[in-house]
Amino acid sequence: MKKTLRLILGDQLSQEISSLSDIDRENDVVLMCEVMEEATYVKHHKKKIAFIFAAMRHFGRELEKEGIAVRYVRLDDSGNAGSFTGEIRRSIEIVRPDRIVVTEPGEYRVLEAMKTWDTAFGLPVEIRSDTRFLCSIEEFKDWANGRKALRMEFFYREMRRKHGLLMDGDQPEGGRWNYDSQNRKPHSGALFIPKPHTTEPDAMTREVMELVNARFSGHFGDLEPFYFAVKREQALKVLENFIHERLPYFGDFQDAMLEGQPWMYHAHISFYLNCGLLNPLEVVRAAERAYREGCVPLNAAEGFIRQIIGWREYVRGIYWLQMPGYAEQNALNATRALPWFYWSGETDLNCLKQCIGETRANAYAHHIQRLMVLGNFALLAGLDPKQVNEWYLVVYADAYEWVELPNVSGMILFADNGYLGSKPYAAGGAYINKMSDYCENCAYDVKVKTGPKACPFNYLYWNFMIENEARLRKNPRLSVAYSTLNKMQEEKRSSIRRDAENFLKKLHESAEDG
Ligand code: FAD
Ligand code: DLZ
Ligand code: SF4
Repeated sequence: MKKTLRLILGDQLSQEISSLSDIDRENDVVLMCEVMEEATYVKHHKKKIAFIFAAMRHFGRELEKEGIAVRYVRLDDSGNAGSFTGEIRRSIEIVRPDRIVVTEPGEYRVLEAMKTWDTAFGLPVEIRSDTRFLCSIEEFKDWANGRKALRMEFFYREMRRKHGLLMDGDQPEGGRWNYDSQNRKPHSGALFIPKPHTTEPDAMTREVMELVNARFSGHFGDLEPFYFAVKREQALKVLENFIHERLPYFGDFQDAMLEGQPWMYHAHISFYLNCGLLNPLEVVRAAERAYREGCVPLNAAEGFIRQIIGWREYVRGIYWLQMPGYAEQNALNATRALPWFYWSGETDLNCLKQCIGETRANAYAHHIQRLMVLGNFALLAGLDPKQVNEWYLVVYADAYEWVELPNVSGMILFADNGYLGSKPYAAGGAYINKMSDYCENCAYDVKVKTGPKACPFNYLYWNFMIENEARLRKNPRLSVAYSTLNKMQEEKRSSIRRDAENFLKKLHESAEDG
């Protein structure tokens, strides 16, 4: 009988994962390993490491209960080799397999390592497609092939058709593909926001938390309180809670931000989707069911489904289509160092302070905080894409390079010169003021455009437009901004330039101090 060693990574915690599809329970061994290289190639948030290790340990036990032989290597086990490659080597000596099977990883650097294993170990290594995604890497390449410009909206429609989601025959449900025009209402302080569903850590999770405290105390972020689901049945409860309590309002308040309300009407399931505890198709089917049963309006169901079968799949397709070059792009030649306050949260720009504080506490910020506050600032201030990417990869519990990099380099920084999105998401303070209550408690005045009290987003926005004029002025989606700039009086232009220069100089000094 042939014996197979099947490697399961920390973001592959699904019984349906392709590497397990033909497992021979009599002979095969599953390898799972906690390794220093994965925990430290960037210094992940403490909650992220605890979440992944705890979910891995629970999943390993679940497989054992199913009668599967699991070789589970804990971080502190003696002899831990510290890397996937090292642990495969050790396992081959102990398990003596005839071949290795693995599902393709979520990061290019890991795929590159896997490709060396057959030669290094003299064994066949089968790298299987990750069938948890709705669109395979090959299928995305075929879709992209020959198109002049890629646009998420068209890809999304194909996914709707292919999977029969929110369809009425061959037409979109309700007659339209996209209901965004009914979404994105501004915040209201009077909103009733349900408390998020939380999970109490059990003994196994507590043990992991002690390990993280002992070994990763220098990493960013608060470990406690720890409330993430770490088992599939717990993640399913989070999903159910979202569908009933939040999804009906998801579309309406998708872009709203309120001080002290980190969770709003979002789903908080990206951690579970990305590590395998939830499956994207089951999530969108649950949302569609709630719509068909009359519990959720169409604009909310459509908006939510679009994020998962549209954006999530689209950014993954772009990642694998464009790597490794994508990580090197810097179309706007942005070189400024990441200011220290991205780590400390010590800044008097209240919107940034709130979003960074919540990121530190929760290893989570919702989309519009990541995009229009933290990301918008990084774009306007010309922060170095490498440093910004590293920050996003460290701080969010749902961050793996396949999803983090296109969002950061493509969506927020325009480092890919508009390959992913058609225009930079640059905005001044007025947008943040419209969608949040952050400006009420800020040292700056959002209505003031220049001078010491002026909201820095205001002059940084115009400064960004001026500095990148040669590259951006022909972009049709920026024509209104550039015609305003054209009409701007020279005196105002120079105050903008002066304020921005002073602000950015101080920012640079703060990065050096940190
Ligand atoms: P909801 O707002 O409730 O949305 C539902 C689901 O849609 C999410 O769980 C997620 O799976 C999917 N989704 C929504 N938008 C996107 C998107 N742009 N790309 C991919 N999936 C999306 N998401 C990650 O999973 N990991 C990341 O590392 C990550 N980094 C980001 C960095 C930046 C700069 C930006 C702008 C966005 C990033 N996102 C990332 C996308 C998005 O912000 C998160 O998926 C979302 O905030 C997760 O919270 P939620 O589950 O409450 O999402
Ligand atoms: C993120 C992460 C961390 C912190 N630690 C581990 C680990 O010790 N073992 C493991 O199998 N996976 C871990 N992961 C997730 C991996 O980094 C992820 O599987 C790769 O980046 C490929 O997507
Ligand atoms: Fe942010 Fe400007 Fe509002 Fe202050 S005034 S919270 S810096 S947008």
